[in-house]
Amino acid sequence: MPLLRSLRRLGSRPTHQDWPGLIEAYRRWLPVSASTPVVTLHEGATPLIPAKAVSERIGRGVKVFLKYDGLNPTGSFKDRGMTMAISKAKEAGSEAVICASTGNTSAAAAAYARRGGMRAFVLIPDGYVAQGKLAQALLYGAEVIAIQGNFDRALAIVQEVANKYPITLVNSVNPYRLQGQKTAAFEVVDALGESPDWLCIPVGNAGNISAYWMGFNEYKAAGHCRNLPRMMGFQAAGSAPLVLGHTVEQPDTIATAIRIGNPVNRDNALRVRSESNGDFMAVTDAEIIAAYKLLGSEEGVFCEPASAASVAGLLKRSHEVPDRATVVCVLTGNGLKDPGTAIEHNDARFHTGLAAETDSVARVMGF
Ligand code: AN7
Repeated sequence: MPLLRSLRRLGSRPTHQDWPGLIEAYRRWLPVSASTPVVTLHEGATPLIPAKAVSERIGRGVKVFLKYDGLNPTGSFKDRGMTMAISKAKEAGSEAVICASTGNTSAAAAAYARRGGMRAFVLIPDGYVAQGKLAQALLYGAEVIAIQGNFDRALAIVQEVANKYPITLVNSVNPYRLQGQKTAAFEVVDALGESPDWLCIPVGNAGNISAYWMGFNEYKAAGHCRNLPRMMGFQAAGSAPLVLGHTVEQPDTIATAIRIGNPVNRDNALRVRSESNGDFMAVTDAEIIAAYKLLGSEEGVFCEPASAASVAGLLKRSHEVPDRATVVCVLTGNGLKDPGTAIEHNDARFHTGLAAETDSVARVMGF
């Protein structure tokens, strides 16, 4: 019997499973009540993809998986935190939210705030936000304010604005953000049946690494897993305050998402490192781009440069991974966010300006 007909007969829907969004899915783990107005784009439930090429590069039976959070509704892990932050802002009667952003937070804040009927103000470092992210913030209807300064300066300004005026701050200093983001750790354990041995993650403001650690610990306390991962945080070499142990005044990296010199969750991050026996390490832009291209061309996974820092870091530290260990690399954002970097950095053969003729096409194909 043809597949479609047999599925119809069974009454199932082959292409889409109902996923209510992470607040409904993990409600009992989150600070929401029956009266919380849930603002959701059905975020979460992102795939954990086996990374065959990366695993083979390491060898020794090490199994690497990619937590592809670039498949969230606005294309990054920020949606996990934003569904919570915006729902709680709405519950509190807030009419406007504000954030500083290297791009992804602004896209998520804009989408969820507008969906919740609120105004969204976003401060971005002028000229240092990838094109896709800026396009999103504008299209979703945020009020975008580009400042002549970096992310750290923008964050200081929005914190002052939120202190002085009636507007809700939705950067990761907002505790609901981390509550939502911890659900990614739940999904990893739900998929693997246990915590991975290592969790490799890019680090900017260190909100996500803190959220994952909270999630793994809550699941362990509830008996959903027996172990906890070593938390391995990777920063871009030009923006590595947690590796250096001091603020970086002029952070610089091709991975603009993590171009952050003064992480607000610094204390949390240091606690995660010691509690998990983890580590922070810097990866160079060249290492980031090499991992970015490897993920695209050998795994078929397009992430943004900042996300590739997790895989670049794993490859750099791979000699320390125990035999047969399970490693999860978090891919925080979608590659489509930053088309400019992909077009500039790839090993493709791109034949342009060809005559529109079969012969000339066949010739460049090598026939
Ligand atoms: C793709 O959007 O800070 O360590 O303003 O976009 O939790 O800060 C983005 C951060 C990693 C770092 N990967 O996460 C912002 C912003 C991507 C990101 C990070 C970001 P945190």
